[in-house]
Amino acid sequence: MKDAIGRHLSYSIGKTPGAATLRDWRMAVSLAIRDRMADAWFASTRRTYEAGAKRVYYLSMEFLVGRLLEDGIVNLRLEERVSEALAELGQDYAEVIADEPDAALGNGGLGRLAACYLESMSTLGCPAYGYGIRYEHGLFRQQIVDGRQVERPETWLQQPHAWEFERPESRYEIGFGGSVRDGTVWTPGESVWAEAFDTPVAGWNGRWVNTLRLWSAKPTEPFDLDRFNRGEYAAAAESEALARTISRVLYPDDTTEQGKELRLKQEYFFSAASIRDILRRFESQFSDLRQLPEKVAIQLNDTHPAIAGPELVRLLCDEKGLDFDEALQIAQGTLNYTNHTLLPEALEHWPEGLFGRLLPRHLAIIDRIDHAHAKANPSRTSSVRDHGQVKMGELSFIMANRVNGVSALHTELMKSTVFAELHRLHPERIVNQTNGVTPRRWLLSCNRRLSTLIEERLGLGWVDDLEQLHDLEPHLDDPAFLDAYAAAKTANKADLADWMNRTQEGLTADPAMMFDVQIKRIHEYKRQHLNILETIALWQAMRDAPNAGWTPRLKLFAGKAAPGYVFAKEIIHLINAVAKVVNADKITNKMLQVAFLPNYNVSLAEKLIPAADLSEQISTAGKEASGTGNMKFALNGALTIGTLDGANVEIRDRVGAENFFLFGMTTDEVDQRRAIPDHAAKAVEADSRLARALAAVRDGRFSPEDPGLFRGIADNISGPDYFLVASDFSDYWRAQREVDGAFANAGDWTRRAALNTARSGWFSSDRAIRGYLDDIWGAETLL
Ligand code: DL6
Repeated sequence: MKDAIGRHLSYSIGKTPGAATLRDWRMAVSLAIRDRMADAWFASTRRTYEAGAKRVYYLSMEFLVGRLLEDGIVNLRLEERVSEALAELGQDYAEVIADEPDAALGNGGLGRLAACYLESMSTLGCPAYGYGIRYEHGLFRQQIVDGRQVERPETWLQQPHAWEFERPESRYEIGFGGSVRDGTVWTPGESVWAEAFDTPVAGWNGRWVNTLRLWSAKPTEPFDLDRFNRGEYAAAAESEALARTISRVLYPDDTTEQGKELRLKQEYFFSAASIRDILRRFESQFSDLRQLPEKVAIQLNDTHPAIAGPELVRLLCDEKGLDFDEALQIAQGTLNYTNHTLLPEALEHWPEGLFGRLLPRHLAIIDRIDHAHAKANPSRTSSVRDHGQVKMGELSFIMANRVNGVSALHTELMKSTVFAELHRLHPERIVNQTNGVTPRRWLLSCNRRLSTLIEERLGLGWVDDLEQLHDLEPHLDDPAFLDAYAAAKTANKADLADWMNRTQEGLTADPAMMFDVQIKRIHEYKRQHLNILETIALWQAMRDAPNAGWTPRLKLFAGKAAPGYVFAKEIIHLINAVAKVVNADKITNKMLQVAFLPNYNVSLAEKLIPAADLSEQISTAGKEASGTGNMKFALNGALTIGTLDGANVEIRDRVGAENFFLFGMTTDEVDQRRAIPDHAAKAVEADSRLARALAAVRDGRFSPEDPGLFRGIADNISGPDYFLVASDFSDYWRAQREVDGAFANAGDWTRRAALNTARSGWFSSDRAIRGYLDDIWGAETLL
């Protein structure tokens, strides 16, 4: 290992040890690890060809992979060798790992799920490719300036990316716009190349390695030297600029027309390139396109790649000469669709004008698909085109062999709400696959203390068979085990507290406090404002009776708000404003501290989750499709305070109701409550704590220099309150006091935390992928 690192430092990076920077060392180690994936990578491809096996293609606009070096080292079981080698070379292992920028090619749950699933597919030996976009700028970097979120560009590709291989020979010309002649001959008005960059994804033990193939946009027209020589510098680089724009940023602001167009271009760009690549690979091995559903399963990760359906039909008809009905049948047998949200504002639809301008041939194909479907299902009343919009959920459903939800509750809601009619017509099509998380990253590697303890008791079999964690239960009768479990948590908390106290102004985190953590995108349905309101009420109660024996708490928040989501940004501002006042209060600040940690990303989650005592999963019932953070917390021994929403329901069933703090309305009660006029005002009237906390927000207690600053938040909660913060407040307060009481009994708390770990094995992404293999893809693993 030492030689391999040294060789890469000299011959790949071109530095001597004396001149090498931390980044140089990190690059050299990464290349040495990547080398060790190569043979298994080639072997995995060879075996797939030899077996004539079905391949799975996971199409996703987002792959939130985070850092890759530690993942690679852990999965190849090379930790000791790498850390020894680095020590001999005078380098610190932890520093080298921490030097890697997060690959933030995703917004949140959907993108992180895609990353966990790729890793699990490799662990199980399922022949698979992930297909996505190689964004030059991932999710923005969040800074907090005067309590407010400020977005800065993320620049992970400003330095070389150690993990990828550029494949200039794997490129496809992707067209947009133009016209259609004779009904089928599409001549695009402009085009770009989609060029492939491959990253190997190694599974546990490095036995199988799949590929994440990300597309980068390149110009089809060379740089125009004549124009340049005439002094028209910008015009000379026009085609280059157009191309670069397509893969430049993750999620362009799509509130403008141009933003919408760019987003649709991105979706078509990567879907079209992926479909062509899939067909090319298929045809290199098989000759009959009717075999496609037998040899290929394509998973559409939400509707973002939905255009892949019409594109496949187009290629089969217009380029391969199949008739439309046959092409449609083949496409429908090959494609599957995962729905990740039922929030109306997140269900994709495109204005017909824009769609037809950019993809004229596809719009005609969509109409044909829709007519064919209506003809076969005469009782259908809805259609893909509706009120001048093209509805991508509807299209994805019609084009899919299987459609899945991401938790049991969400799947049932899909059937009864957004997809009710299509479900009636195709009752076999919707299936559930509750999400999962990879135990390699989310326990073994992020929580060394706990995973070492588990290894001492159970060995390492649980790492790829997470249900083995059940075997911890008998150890819970051993006081030495519980002491060690508690010691691991305390040490994780101490590390986090040290780091926070060094980096967060005004914060005094003490590991003896309960670490109460809410980390996720900032959104009204996730209800960070319910949490901060309860924080305010708690602070007021503590000030009223400072000696009432309060359980000391540190309330931790982190998460990014979409740049255009004003209310979410106000919530961030309020949390920071409350933190400033509360942390400075000498009466209460030994009992209550509040922090908003900036720039939430995968690496920060890896720091926070192992140190959490309490996991906040408090969305309005019916709104969180699943959640995956909730699973990571439970696995790492945090108890959940939560509503009956998404996968919380299944977590509670598995860890035991007595080890979960339930509060709030159910989905049915939510609907009933909304129907009550002035429901929020009534809730405020009925709860004096809530009224007092809201008054403090409204009257400028946290914004003395601008008293009206947070009035909008208070007015929303006591007025329309669509997400029922006010109506759930009293029960949330009750559950939080139950948490206080439980935490005060340290021994019992540890036991309940350990039960959460022992009973969370089902939430492994390996289990989820097995479910997809059996119920959706009909594919085999080759290990
Ligand atoms: O399925 C992954 C993840 C769920 O765990 C979250 O509950 C859900 O909110 C998230 N959905 C999205 C929405 N995306 N779109 N469109 O990210 O998916």
